[in-house]
Order: sequence, then structure tokens, then C-alpha cells
Amino acid sequence: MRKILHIDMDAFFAAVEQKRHPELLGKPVVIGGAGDPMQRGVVSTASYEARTFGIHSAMPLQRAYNLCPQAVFLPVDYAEYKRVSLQVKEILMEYSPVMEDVGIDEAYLDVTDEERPPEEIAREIKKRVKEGLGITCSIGIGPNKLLAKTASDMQKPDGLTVITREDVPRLFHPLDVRKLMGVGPKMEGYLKEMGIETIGQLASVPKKVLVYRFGASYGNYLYDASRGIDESPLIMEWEPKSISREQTFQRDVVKWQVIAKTLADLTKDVVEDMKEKDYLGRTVTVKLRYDDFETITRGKTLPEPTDDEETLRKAVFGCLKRIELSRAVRLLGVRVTNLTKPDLPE
Ligand code: TTP
Ligand code: MG
Repeated sequence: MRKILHIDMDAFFAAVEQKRHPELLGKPVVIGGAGDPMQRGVVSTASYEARTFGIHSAMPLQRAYNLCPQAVFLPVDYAEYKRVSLQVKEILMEYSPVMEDVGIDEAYLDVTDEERPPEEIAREIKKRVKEGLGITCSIGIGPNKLLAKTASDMQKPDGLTVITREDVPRLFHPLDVRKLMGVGPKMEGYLKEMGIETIGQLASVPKKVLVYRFGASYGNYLYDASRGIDESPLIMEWEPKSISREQTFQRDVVKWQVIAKTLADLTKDVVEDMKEKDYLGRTVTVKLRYDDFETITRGKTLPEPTDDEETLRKAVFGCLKRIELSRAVRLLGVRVTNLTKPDLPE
């Protein structure tokens, strides 16, 4: 039996704004577009205070203004939300290496192999996020992603909800079918036309009826999902252990200038890749293959991790100096290892 947590931030964009502008705490806050309700644009999210006026995501800003003219309207500052999102994910990774990053404000965490009970881990995560970042999240715990995600939505905001297999009839089946993951507004319409209002009612429909009506793939999905069955694994992004570039020459090269220029170009490409993936590296390795296929490598470890092109290029040239260039060269490579992510500013 797996133990999966689903973490979803509460009113995420609005919460980040309320944290950095504490005077907005307790007030209706609407985030969307350019932050001007007189301009076109839709609501990205609304604080829970604003939601009591009927304001919700995807609503035109103008309509939100009509519902609550005293609300504070702010533009979307995606870079700031992304920064906070990364801090949340870093906290999560401390509790289990098996994390699926779903989006800016959600993630799954597999704590099956952790010794402590999942409720205890969830409570500690909530505390760390609240005390460290000044925002709240809701966590659902279940034997799979489907039930964990359903659970995280059940007691928002600041909730902690567990759904076990045994809880399926009592907690999962009474929910409206539109709460079932994978059921959008269109499907909700079809199901309701069939007289199916709740997930439990869907679970009483024979498999062959669902497959006949919706096709094998989606029909089978609905059959299993309505029973709280979901075997799907967490999808992780694997950290690359190195970033590298190689070049094989069309014709073997003897000239030092060509070799040096090639290594400088390869370093430039590696650095671009590092910056794009947000990595710093400490160890540089140069690989060189002679025309007779003998291959040698020389490495250098820097005092601290960096993504500075000049520093890395100097390290590469330092390696090159320790290589005897007496024969023609057919391949050159530059590799950076010992990769880390930069510390995020507080
Ligand atoms: P949600 O998790 O759907 O919403 P939320 O975090 O604001 O509120 P809740 O407490 O109900 O979880 O989405 C996360 C963020 O994604 C949200 O803060 C803003 C953004 N978003 C949009 O930009 N447009 C949208 O239509 C939705 C639904 C979300
Ligand atoms: Mg959310």
C-alpha cells in the first residue's frame, strides 16, 4: 500500500501578495491581468475573503469589480510566485526524494518508504510552509494520487484530510461527479444526462456500459477511478548528473588555436545549458580523443560552484594545458559535474 501526499497551496498568488503586503491580510484581493479591473483580463485567483463575494478564477476582472468594488486588484507577478513555489518544493524534497511537481502550486510526494506516519509528515510540512514562507497549504493523504488529490481539496484552506481505501464509500462516493479527476464540464454534462450525479452512482455503472459509451481507455478509467483505484506512478524530473558538450571534427585537427576555440565554444554552450536549467557546477572535465582513438581526460574542481562562463573557460584552459598536443585530435568535450541549484534569496 502506497502513502501519497498531495500538497496544494491555498489561494496561491493572492497568498503570496498578502504575505509581502501584510496590510492586505484579511482583505479581498484579486490577482489578474495587469491588475486594473477597467482593462480586459480575467481573475487568476482571489483571496478567500474575495471569494465570499462570488469572485473566482477565470472570471472577467470587470465582473469581479462589479461584485466587490472595494477589493484590491493586483497584476500577476509570475516570477515572484515561481520563486516561492520553488521554496515550497525544496521543503517537500526534504521529506521524500520522490516528488512529482505538478505545477506552480501543487505537488505529489510519495512517503511510502518514510518511517514516520504520513499525517505527522504532513503536519510538519504545513508548519514549515506557514512559519518559513508565511502562506498556507492544504494536504491530502491517500493510497494513490487520485485519492490524495481529492482529499487535499476537501478542507480548504489550511486543511489536512486523509482518505483510505476504507473511506471510499463514506468520503469519496458522495462527491459530485465533477469532482472526479479527469471529468471536465463536458463529461460532467454527459454523465448527468445519464442520471449520474455522484461518484458513487458512477461506480454502480457496469464497466461495459462505460466502455460502450466512452471508449475503452476513458471508460476503463472512469470504472477504476470511481472506485478510488489509481495505479499511476509519480512522475519525477531526474536531476542530470552532468551537463556536457562534445564535438567530433570532420578532419582531425592539430592547430592549438582551433582546439582552444572549440573548447571555448563548447564551454559557452555548456554554460547556456546550465543557466537555462538553473545549475551551478564545481567540476570541469575536458575530454580529448586523438586520431588513434586514445582518449584522455583532465579535470579541475573549483573552490565554489559557479555558472560564470569566464571562470569555467579558464578552468577548461587549465585542463588543456595539462594535455600534450603532439598528435592530431578528432574529438573534444567539455563536461561540468558536481551540479547544485543556487540558493534562493530569502
Ligand atoms: P488553484 O490551486 O486552482 O487555486 P488557488 O491556489 O488560487 O486556490 P485554492 O486555495 O482553491 O487552491 O491554482 C493555483 C494558482 O494558479 C492560482 O493561485 C492562480 C493560478 N490560476 C490561474 O492563473 N488561472 C486559473 O484559472 C486557475 C484555476 C489558477
Ligand atoms: Mg491552490
